[in-house]
Amino acid sequence: MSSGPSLQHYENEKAKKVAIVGAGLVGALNACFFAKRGFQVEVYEARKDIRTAKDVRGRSINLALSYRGRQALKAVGMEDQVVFKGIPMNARMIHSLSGRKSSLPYGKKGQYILSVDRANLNRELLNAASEYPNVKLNFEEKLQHYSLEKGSLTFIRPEGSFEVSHDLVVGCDGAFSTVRRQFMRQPRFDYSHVYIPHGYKELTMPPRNGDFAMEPNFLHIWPRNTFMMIALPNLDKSFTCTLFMPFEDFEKLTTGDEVLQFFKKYFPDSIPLIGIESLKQDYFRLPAQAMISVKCSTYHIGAKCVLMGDAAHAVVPFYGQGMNAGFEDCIVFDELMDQLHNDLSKCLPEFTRLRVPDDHAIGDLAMYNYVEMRERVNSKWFIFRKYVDTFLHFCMPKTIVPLYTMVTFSRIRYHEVIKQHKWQCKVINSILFVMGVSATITGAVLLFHYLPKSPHLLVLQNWNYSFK
Ligand code: FAD
Ligand code: EGU
Repeated sequence: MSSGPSLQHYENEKAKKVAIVGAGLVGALNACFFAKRGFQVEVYEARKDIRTAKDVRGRSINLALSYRGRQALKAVGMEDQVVFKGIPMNARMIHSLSGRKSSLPYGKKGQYILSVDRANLNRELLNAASEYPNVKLNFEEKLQHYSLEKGSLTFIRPEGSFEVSHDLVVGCDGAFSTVRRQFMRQPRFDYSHVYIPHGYKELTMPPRNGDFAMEPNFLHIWPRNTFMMIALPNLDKSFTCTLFMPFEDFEKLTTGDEVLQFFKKYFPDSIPLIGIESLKQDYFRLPAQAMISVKCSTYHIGAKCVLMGDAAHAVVPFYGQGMNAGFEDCIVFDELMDQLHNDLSKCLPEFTRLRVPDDHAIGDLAMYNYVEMRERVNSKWFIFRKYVDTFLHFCMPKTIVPLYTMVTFSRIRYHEVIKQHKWQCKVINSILFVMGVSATITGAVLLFHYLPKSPHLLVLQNWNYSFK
């Protein structure tokens, strides 16, 4: 038994008790990692069990899963099962204003990302966690307060509140983490968060004649500078379209007809696919959702508490990496536990030391991409940039690797990805410079050889005129 539930230390009286706060994607995955190590795991989730709850209303319906996330799933034996229910996206499909579509592959044949259903992924992770006998899942129990001094967690549930204590608290309670509040009281703890001016709304594009309304194995993108829409495929042959736009523009559209006019102007090809009536209705079902970027200077307190996932580092979704980075947190921590023989007093500080620079790096990359997309990316620019990247990679496959490739298809540390990218930019600039210089020299030589013969007189004539 290597990948299934195995219990190395469970029988051990001294099995440490770990509380995982939040049973979202990262919390549920972490439950598997800690259970595999033989900890006595207790998971506390504020919401109802999504495996049995009727109305599942989460954030975004589907997500792009890439290499980092897959490696973490693999480590708990869940990769195949998740990949099986994912839809491969081998390329982007860029929709221009005129309705022209261009496909831009992510890489070679085997290089694709997967569109996965958030709720289903969460369910499967919870099922996997619940198969370990040393995991207990608790729902509708919301952390109200975490007292460092007492080492106690206070939860509220429908029947009232209660208090528990554990050896380790793992905060996986998302971007608005309650566990994180204790960090604010630590000396020298830096924290920042930023809301971007854009919000998002999700719209469903239903199947057409029983099949996908657009090509299924693509991430569809409608880049329109300040507005952008993207669509990811679902297993039921629908697409989930996400419209990103400044809040103030969302607020300008107050009637169904205004929405329709807006779509006619910017996303005309999507209207018949979404359907006029559902477009008019879907748009007003929910208010536009906000996006936040969160940074912390430390992810741990002593040997007692550690933050992972969005609780530690919410990022804007413009690299499709939030969940992937959160899953990578789990695997990095697990690798450290191996190297440091489960010694929490060493693992926690080491986790902060290793992971903070990388999570900050992906936060910056995502924010940078947000700024770039909103400032100058229309479909022509997007296509042009990807061609340049692909061309340079083709010329120097070892030296020049596109940024998104390192982010999406490798486990190169995010901060190394930035370093590497900066270095590549220097190389490209040097090459351009050398080419520019040689072109200038060549030009000058040619001028020197050929110009004096015929145009020489012309020049002289001009001079003659101008001196008159
Ligand atoms: P969450 O998913 O937020 O889970 C936190 C859990 O903690 C929730 O279940 C919550 O109920 C629970 N909780 C909160 N407070 C308490 C409390 N006090 N007590 C008990 N429980 C509590 N990432 C990708 O990798 N690829 C993508 O394509 C992608 N697309 C995205 C698109 C959008 C529009 C957005 C907004 C995000 C996207 N992300 C994507 C990011 C991804 O959604 C997050 O990074 C991921 O959900 C983080 O998981 P988490 O478990 O850390 O947090
Ligand atoms: C945003 C929202 C295309 C899911 C970044 C690419 C995203 C996703 C891109 C969302 C874009 C943007 C990349 C992937 C991915 C691209 C990427 C963005 C999935 C640079 C469900 N982004 N996303 N980059 O290259 O590396 O295709 O909500 F439009 S997957 Cl913004 Cl690879």
